[in-house]
Amino acid sequence: MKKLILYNGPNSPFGRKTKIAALIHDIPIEEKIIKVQESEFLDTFNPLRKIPTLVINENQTIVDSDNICLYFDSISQKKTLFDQKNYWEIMTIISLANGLMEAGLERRMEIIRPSNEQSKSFIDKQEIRIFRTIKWLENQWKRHTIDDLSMDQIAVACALEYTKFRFTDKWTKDCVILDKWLKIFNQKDFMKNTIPKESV
Ligand SMILES: N[C@@H](CCC(=O)N[C@@H](CS)C(=O)NCC(=O)O)C(=O)O
Repeated sequence: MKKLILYNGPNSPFGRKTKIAALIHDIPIEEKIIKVQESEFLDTFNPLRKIPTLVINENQTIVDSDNICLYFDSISQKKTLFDQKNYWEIMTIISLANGLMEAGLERRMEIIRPSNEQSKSFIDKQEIRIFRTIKWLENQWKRHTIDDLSMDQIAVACALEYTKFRFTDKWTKDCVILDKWLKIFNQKDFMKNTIPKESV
């Protein structure tokens, strides 16, 4: 059995995705919650110094949440979360969910800067991107009708929850399909067991 250490943050939506993938695949990981800005040690594993970062047997690193999820999928005996039949659709929706997370994160990083250093146009751009992406997902959301669990559903759920946590839930008013789907999806144990502590 390989020793898998997942360096993660307390609220990272990218990290949440990887934790959920590990839970669904029943892969034991040791999660280490770190303060990424202060974690110089991480640079030897991941020079970008970002979480999540997975370290295997203390000598191999997997960087980026999508690669970590794909790795768990590759070593699992359980059903894949990246079904070949819908592979490119799944990957595209995951990328949109990642973009949603990034926009939320960038917006947050900007609004916590001293007010004289903030760029209103940058914040506006991220907010417009967030609303536009959620509306796009709403308009073509088909995954909610599919019983099979896939990685894009998990990524979208993590991105929408992070949007609510760090920004707003205003979008739920005109994105009723996504809102209804998310409420049901949130009942799953892997969602309940990975709620970021600060958001409770
Ligand atoms: N593409 C990366 C993004 C990861 C990412 O942006 N992580 C953030 C936290 S949610 C981070 O580590 N930020 C640290 C920093 O920018 O200093 C992934 O999917 O894992």
